Amino acid sequence: MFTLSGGHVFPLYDGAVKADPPLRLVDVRHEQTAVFAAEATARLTRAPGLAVVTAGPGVTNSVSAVTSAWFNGAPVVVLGGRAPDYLWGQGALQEMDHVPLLAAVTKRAWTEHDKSRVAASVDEAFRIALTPHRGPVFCDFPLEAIYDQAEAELPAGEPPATASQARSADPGEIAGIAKLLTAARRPVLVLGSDVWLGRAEVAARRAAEALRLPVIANGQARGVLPHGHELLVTRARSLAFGEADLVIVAGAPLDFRLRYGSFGPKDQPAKVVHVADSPDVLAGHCPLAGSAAGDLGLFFAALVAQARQGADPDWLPRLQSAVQAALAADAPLLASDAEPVHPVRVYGELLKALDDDAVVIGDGGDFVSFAGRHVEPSKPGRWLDPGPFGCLGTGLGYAAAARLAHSSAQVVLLLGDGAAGLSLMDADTLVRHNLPVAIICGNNGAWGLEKQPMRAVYGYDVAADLRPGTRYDEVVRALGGAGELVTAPAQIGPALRRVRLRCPVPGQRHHRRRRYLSALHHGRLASLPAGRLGVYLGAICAPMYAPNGASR
Ligand SMILES: Cc1ncc(C[n+]2csc(CCOP(=O)(O)OP(=O)(O)O)c2C)c(N)n1
Ligand SMILES: [Mg+2]
Repeated sequence: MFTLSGGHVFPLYDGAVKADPPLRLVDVRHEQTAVFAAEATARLTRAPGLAVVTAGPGVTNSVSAVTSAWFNGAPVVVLGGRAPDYLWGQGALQEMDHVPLLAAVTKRAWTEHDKSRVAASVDEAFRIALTPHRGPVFCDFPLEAIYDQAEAELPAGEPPATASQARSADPGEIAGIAKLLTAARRPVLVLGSDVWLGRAEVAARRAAEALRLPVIANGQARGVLPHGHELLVTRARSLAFGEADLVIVAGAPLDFRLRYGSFGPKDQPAKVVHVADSPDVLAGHCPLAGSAAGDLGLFFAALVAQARQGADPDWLPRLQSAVQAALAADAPLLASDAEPVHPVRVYGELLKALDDDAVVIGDGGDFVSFAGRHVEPSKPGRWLDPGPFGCLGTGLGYAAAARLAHSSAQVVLLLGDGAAGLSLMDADTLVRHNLPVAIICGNNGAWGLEKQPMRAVYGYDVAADLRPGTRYDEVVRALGGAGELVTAPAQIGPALRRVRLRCPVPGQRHHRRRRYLSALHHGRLASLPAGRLGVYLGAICAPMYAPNGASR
């Protein structure tokens, strides 16, 4: 449970700490961090995330993060406090009806007024959140409904959307798509986050390999084909999208990231197929040559059984050459000695230090765009960007959740200096809860991704500068973490080694590691000798690179 305290929700805390086993409670410094952490929990573990927020401002502070979960199809349950019914209309503290506000960005939002139905409502919230197409659900409880007591039957805990309940897409539609694929000369398969969230990553990889399909991976599907896989052509997306004659998009919306569903040469547009986990998220804004809605794993299995490989023999090799050319073109920047530090050099150093199961999180503008290009994950579900809502401020919440979800993996947060301002206070949460993560802040003293476009349009910019050289590392140190400033390229590698990207756990003797993990799990780490265990908290190094586009 991610939360920030308020009297309206004390009974939920009381329930959490007295439960057997207790529910771990992580209290944060801003409600958006609580909900971002719940969202990241859902996106990383595919189990639902839970945030509890107090009435009024607790709920309103959570709205951007709930919206982010809405855009990302992340199964998140947000439980809210609410002013009491018996005083409603008389102006009780924080009295407001949250439901209309949340209704637009949740699968369902409602108030449970009946104390004997609170348990069933919570259960229902999780069920709705987890049913494809997944998303956030909000339920609030008037004060007296949760402070009072009631006897209630707990509903049988049948988790929704288990494999046996998976609903296959219409067989006729799948057969039609298989025909299109067999006839295609230049096919491309695009995999999106729902491939991961729908546990279809193995089936998707099998289908790509069996049919020799060039793959472009988006969001959390990045890593379904590991970094370096011969069919992974994400780095050749312009060529792939520009010349394809068939694009099959599975588990992602046909939004701005995918050219709104318009591919292929202008005079000969590609046929487009959209495959989604639910009919209500199938694209309606562009012509589709085929579509299918249902379990994505079953879809890929059926596709392999029915389609044949018919592509031009030179299609894949051309894309592979374009990938190789892009990678070769990266090399100089990855090793750049430019001062101020070029952001790509940071990734050059980081790539040498990352394990295959590292969780990499991006929160920022240009600094993170570079990361998206250069950090290609080896496993699915290990890359977290904000997704199509593009909300800055996800960073610290996502990082806290990643450390909890993957207790022995590297967790690296890539943070713009602008983005840092929206959540860095939650470094305090990492410290208090002993959640060691590495934060790399790309400090260019600017809202870089906005500064350059404003200049391009108007010839000048306003509201785009931050104070140059602000010591975000000292902010983290003041909050009890560790931090250092890096200003020269040669300092980056050694700084990353000092940060000990590798979580300290694997290096420990076995029994100590077990004790550490169990303590981490039960939130008792503070009682262990952190120094001896080598816990490194919230480390930050701040490479400098130039504003005004000099870093590009
Ligand atoms: C909550 C929110 N506010 C504003 C924006 C618009 N925005 C997108 S990128 C960006 C600049 C980010 O700056 P920084 O984190 O320093 O990264 P840089 O581009 O400088 O590398 C802004 C302001 C946004 N996406 N989200
Ligand atoms: Mg910046």
